[in-house]
Amino acid sequence: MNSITLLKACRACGNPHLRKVFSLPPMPLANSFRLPDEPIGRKFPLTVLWCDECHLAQLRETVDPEVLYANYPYVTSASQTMLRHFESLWSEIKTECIPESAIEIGSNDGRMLQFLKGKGVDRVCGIEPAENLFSLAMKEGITTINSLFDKHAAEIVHGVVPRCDLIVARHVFAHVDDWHAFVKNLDVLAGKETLIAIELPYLVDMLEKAELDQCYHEHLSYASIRSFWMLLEHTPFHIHKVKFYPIHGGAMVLFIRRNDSEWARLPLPYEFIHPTAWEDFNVRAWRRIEDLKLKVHALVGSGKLVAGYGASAKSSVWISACGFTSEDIRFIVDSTPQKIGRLSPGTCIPIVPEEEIEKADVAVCCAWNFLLEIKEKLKPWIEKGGILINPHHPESNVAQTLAKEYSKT
Ligand code: DWN
Repeated sequence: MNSITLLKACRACGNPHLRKVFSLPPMPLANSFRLPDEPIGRKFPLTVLWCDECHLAQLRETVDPEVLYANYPYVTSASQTMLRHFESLWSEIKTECIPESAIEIGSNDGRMLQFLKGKGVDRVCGIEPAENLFSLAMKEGITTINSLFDKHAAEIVHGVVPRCDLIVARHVFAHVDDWHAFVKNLDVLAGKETLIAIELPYLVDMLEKAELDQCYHEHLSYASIRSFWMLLEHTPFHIHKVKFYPIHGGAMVLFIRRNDSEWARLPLPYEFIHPTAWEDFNVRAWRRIEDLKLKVHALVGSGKLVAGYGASAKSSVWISACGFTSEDIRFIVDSTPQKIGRLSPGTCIPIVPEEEIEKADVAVCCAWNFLLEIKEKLKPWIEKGGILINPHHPESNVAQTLAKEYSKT
């Protein structure tokens, strides 16, 4: 079954003239954590294309969503970092409405909807394609439709929550192939004054911080405000306002309203993407990949046991781009039950419980978006000499510590 199609035109504005700005060597699907007795999955090429018209970066290769999401191991983090983010998002929502009903598209295990119920939102409904996550949400009493967000699902949910005050879509829009169908399905769900909050990684953050590990097959698009503004032109919706948050390495939340809403339109933030941004991104990204490869090989060569911290999708990108095997990264610790006992995509690197970190001398933090919280958790290990590497900050003091380590070997 050919589970991959190639993009022919920009997802937002339809421009057929897209140009390649970044690529990684063929890599496994970033969340394809397999059991030891299962065959190693396919690798797929990964090419990032750029639209000069609407400033949307997007993958050329689209993997069938059924392959990606039928059974999905990523669960919304229960971390303090995520809870703080939910609270800031809720404070912003309250400046617009006190919702009595909410729908979440891509509701995962229902954690966000549970949070909203705790805030007094009494009618909630999720839409989640992954069977395993749908079951988790239903067990927690969160009404959920087990489906991709298509027209049929929108019609069903519209029946469950007819007057919907709030629609939330957190880190799902980057996964959407047909942007225009998504907006049409929003049109089924949203009432005249419904507030729509779409949260997704912000392209400017990704470029500024050279976040190469955002590039994997689930992330079909890397959006700018401009690209969304052009998407919504000639639709019943507009961007009402934009807010920025540090979560997941830098995200924007686009608050969207219907064009006939009573709410006044607000000026959008200024956004500038330098013409050489992608050349700079390539230079920094490949320097980080080479730097991490050198660092890990030097540490392993000097007898250190190097592990990974956080079996994130990002970890799969680093491991694939660096060509690491279980000789380099002995294991990856993680708190997610669905990932423990499995192997990192495309490798034989085992995912083990967090307490196994005690066996490691060094850990590459592939959940750097939770770095402060993880550093706090690892304080005793670090005080005993454990070294935590953030692959995005080679110049960090951890690197200087390592430099001292090298000088000893
Ligand atoms: O867009 C997406 C983002 C929002 O989430 C999805 N495509 C997939 C996913 O990306 P990710 O897997 O890179 O997400 P996280 O949340 O950065 O992954 C963190 C990993 O680290 C999880 O597997 C949980 C783990 N973890 C841990 O073991 N101990 C996390 C924390 C905070 C910890 O203390």
